[in-house]
Amino acid sequence: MADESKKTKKTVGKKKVGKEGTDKDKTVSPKKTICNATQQMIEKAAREGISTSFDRVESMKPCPIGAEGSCCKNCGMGPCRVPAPKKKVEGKEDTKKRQGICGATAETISARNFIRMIAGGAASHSDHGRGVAETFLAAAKGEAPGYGVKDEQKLLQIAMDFGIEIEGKSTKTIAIEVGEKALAEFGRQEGELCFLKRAPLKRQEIWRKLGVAPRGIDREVVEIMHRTHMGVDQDYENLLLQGARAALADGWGGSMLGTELQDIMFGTPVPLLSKVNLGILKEDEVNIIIHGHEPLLSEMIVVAARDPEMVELAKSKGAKGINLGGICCTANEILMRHGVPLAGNFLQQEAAIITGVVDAMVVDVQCIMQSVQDVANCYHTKIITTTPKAKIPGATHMEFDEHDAMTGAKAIVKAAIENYPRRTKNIDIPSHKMDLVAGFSHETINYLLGGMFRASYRPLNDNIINGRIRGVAGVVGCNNARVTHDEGHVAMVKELIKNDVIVLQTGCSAMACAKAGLLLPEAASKYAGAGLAEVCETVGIPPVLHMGSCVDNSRILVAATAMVKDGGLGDDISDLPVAGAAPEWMSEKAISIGQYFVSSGVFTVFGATWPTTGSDVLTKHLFEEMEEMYGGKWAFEPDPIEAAKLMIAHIDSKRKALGIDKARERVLFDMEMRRDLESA
Ligand code: BF8
Ligand code: SF4
Repeated sequence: MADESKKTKKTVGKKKVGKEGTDKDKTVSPKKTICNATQQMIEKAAREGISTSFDRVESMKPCPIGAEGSCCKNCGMGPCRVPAPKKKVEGKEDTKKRQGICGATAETISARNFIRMIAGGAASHSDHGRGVAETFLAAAKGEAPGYGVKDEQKLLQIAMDFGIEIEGKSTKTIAIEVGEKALAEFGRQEGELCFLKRAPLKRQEIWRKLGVAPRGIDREVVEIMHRTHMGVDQDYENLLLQGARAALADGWGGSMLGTELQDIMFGTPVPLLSKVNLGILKEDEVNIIIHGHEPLLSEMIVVAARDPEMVELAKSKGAKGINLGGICCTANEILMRHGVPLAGNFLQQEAAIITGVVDAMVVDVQCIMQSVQDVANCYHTKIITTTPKAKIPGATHMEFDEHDAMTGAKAIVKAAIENYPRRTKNIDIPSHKMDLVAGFSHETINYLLGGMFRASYRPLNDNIINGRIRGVAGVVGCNNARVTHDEGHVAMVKELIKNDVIVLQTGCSAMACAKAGLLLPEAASKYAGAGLAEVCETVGIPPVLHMGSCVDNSRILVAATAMVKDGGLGDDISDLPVAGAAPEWMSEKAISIGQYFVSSGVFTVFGATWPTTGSDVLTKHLFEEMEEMYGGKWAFEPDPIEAAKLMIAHIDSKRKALGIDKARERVLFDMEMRRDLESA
């Protein structure tokens, strides 16, 4: 790897090198990425003078007051800055009262900022879910040709969860009723969201007792914006309760609806083999990158790209065919259901264009850097925006209408094909790519572990109880340009599986680990502890299970609930030996996800940065007091190995509370004995 420190100065995470007193002023940047394909493109960009997020992070120092959550700009008297007190001022404790002009304290300001992040995240997931519900209803009514019901069993299941009478009704009628009921959850004004009843009873009681059971999805987001307006809620604990309510409306509402309705329309994922990394791009084919989050369009592009008429058109332009690849969560959606390869995760979006072979990058919503257009300007790549909610200056806007989906999808594919002959000679496709197995929905895990005739979580629970599997971890979330790309995900997940913790993954985190070869069955013997490896080899699954996109974190909630219901591991999610993490988070959606995991009883540790360090009072509430309320709490640990250790310690404490800690010691003892016998 080239020494990037010669080109740029890193502003965060500088490391001193050399012996003390010799060259201690010399600093090197930590690596930008552990992904060789991305590194190759960073170097190509540097040669060609193209700016990427990896460069901009060097010069864009984070505002220290904003980074710690101590800046309020919620009214025109501000922005007011209330930075954390310096330890000592002229030898004395800094006791100066920290207040905004209106009197808002540091904890109030920090809590408002924190829950506004939740509002942003919950709104994003849920507006995606609403779009799915609208299309679902239109399809059920026969107004959106191209979409239909692929998983009838799930349709019936959801109808029953909604309390819809299904006896004697046609699939069409049931689908219409499910669509109407789902859509109504967004604008619901009172009562409770339907899916809350899927949670363990004890969990539901906790939510009701604390007053955080969400009434309606939109309502909870709007109430955050109201309460954080100047001069409304000034009590950090009360503000965080509303944060929890909106986050739960995301996890058990908008996101869960999005996942379930997508499964009904496009099929519930089953395990399949695919590939990941920029090496999936092809020099002699039309490359279309689908980037963003909503599968409504990408599902249709998958169909359009396979249309013989489109393939012929591509051939007439000199290409051998049409190659699709995904970036960000759209990638995960079409990987899970169609095996379409992953081009890369969040921090690879610019790198993909730098290869010079992306003929069109089709984007919808969320996590799309505005700079993709700047990078595309240096090549022939066409950036195509597709939704009225997200436009980019300079990009081509081809609005997608779900009511006439195939026409729109074909027009987009055609635009990509027509752009193929405009490629320049400036091409360099990294060779790096890796196989992976994906498609682990809650239903598949149930089936794989329990078998076709007794699908259940029993074998998982039994293996946790007998100690072969120590516990379960959800490792999810983004890349963050402020930390080495992919490093946190891979290091954390390796540490967890080494210690017999099975890992469930979604989002960009799953892609990072896929690139490192962890999403393959053979990763079990290579990286997992003896107990976990034995279980994985018996069942034939990888030790790291890819469960989908970020809205699919709701699958993890459903899986955790199924574990509780199967028995033997307590009567609430907070009793389970499980933990969650987002080692490289950056998005507001990650904060919403983290909060709905915490409020569902899960210990959740974040890396990279923590947005409330300016208020010790608020941070203590999140990191300690929330445990008494929810049985789950937040933690911050930027070192991924240390963070994994915190998760393992938490898992062990839950095993102890369940009285199953001794069983694991026996298993380890047995394995030791077996090894001794084998080597004797
Ligand atoms: O919803 S993990 S960077 S792509 S926010 Fe974005 Fe984060 Fe990736 Fe998916 Ni999720
Ligand atoms: Fe300052 Fe209060 Fe206005 Fe915030 S709401 S900017 S703290 S005056």
